[in-house]
Amino acid sequence: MANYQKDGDTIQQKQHSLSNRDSEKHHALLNRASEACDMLKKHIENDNIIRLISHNDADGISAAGVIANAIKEEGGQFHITIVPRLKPDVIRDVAKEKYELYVFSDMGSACIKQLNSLKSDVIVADHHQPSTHKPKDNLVHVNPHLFGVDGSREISGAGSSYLVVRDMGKKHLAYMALIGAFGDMQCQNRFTGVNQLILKDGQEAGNLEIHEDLKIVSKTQEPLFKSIAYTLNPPLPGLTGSLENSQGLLEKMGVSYGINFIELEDEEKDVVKDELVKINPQIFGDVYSVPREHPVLRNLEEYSAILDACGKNKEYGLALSIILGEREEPLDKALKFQKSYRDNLTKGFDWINREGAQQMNYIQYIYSEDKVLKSIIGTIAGVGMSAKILDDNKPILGLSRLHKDIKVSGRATRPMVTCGVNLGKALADASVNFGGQGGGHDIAAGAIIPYEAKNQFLHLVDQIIESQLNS
Ligand SMILES: [Mn+2]
Repeated sequence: MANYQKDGDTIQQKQHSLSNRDSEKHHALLNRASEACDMLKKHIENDNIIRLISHNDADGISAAGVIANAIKEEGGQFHITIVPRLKPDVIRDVAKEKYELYVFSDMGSACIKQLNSLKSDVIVADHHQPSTHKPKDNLVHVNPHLFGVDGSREISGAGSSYLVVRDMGKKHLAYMALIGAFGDMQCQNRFTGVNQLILKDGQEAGNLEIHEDLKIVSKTQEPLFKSIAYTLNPPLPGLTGSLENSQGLLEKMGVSYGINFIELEDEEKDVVKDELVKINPQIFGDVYSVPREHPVLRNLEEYSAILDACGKNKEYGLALSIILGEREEPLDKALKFQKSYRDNLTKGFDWINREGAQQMNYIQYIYSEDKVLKSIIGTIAGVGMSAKILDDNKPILGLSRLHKDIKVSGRATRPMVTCGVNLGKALADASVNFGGQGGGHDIAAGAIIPYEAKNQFLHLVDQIIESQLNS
């Protein structure tokens, strides 16, 4: 009994010191962000136009958005460019411009060496694996990994960017950081770590709310069977990606499948909820919303999906105008892009349902040269696995051909990462061998490789994953 008590005490103490250590890490990250904030404020006060360069996904667009909104509120000006990757020529072009402050968001941490060549002030607000290069004196590098905080789960690029403006009294912009976190799939049931801190900021500011609800998408816009089939997170195995199955299930239940969820009678809503919870209990849970927003943007996860759809269509200006507060026309346009994006996804899910994935020993892959499938192959691969359309025991690579190159999007699962898989490292190491480049997070990563190297590359990744699992 005494021993048991003692053990209990030790465990409690351990947890206590762990959370203390976490708060020390957070504190160090916040301090670094404050340095960046001072730099940003100085340039806004000097009436300098701030040059923002950000990534083209929902996180990158939210990252640019949170900083741009803060600058706008302070009466400053900015110039934004959204790019798919921070390639050397992007940095070279930017270096020729005459801005006093450059802010790289959701990208830049891997390129500190190159960014050191910029003569102006630089802020990098990122959450990807950082390079080990020491930044020059006028570069402030805000990245959770530098302080032992997990950037793949605990904070997004938009989160790092939010921390940069936080000290300017911008807690009402915290929700934009979470839009980015949703884009990078950092909310698995709930937010953790720094995202939790950001969430508290938003609640404190009063514009961000959490309530429990059924987490199917577009409840006010789409007929119920589509809402269900279009729901990717959490996945509904058997229903996600399949209009036919969703319609079939609702018919069997005797629920009107052709009307919007919100138009159902309360009893019908409960029947649907109970049935979906049986398939995936996570389908009912916390929903994060900004009640004052336009109905289709109110739910942060759906807001993120709309930005993502714009990004996937290379409609970066449109996505930015939405995050900067424009509604009506831009929003209608964005919803049209989302519709066609969802149609494409449905085609993609039909494809993997039919064909499955190519199996290797330690990885699996899907490959397409089809124009439509190419743009969505990463999502198809990832959701295909989580919705159990594909085997979820091996990491998956989605490969698509771009002229002479192949674009690779890799996805793993949390259990795989726990067993040692680090896709970011695997893709970086493998692509370098063929003159390509790659990297990212342990759980999701990407690469570009020459087309001729396709088979050798796949074999090398297969071997690297094998050795990661065995070390
Ligand atoms: Mn990101």
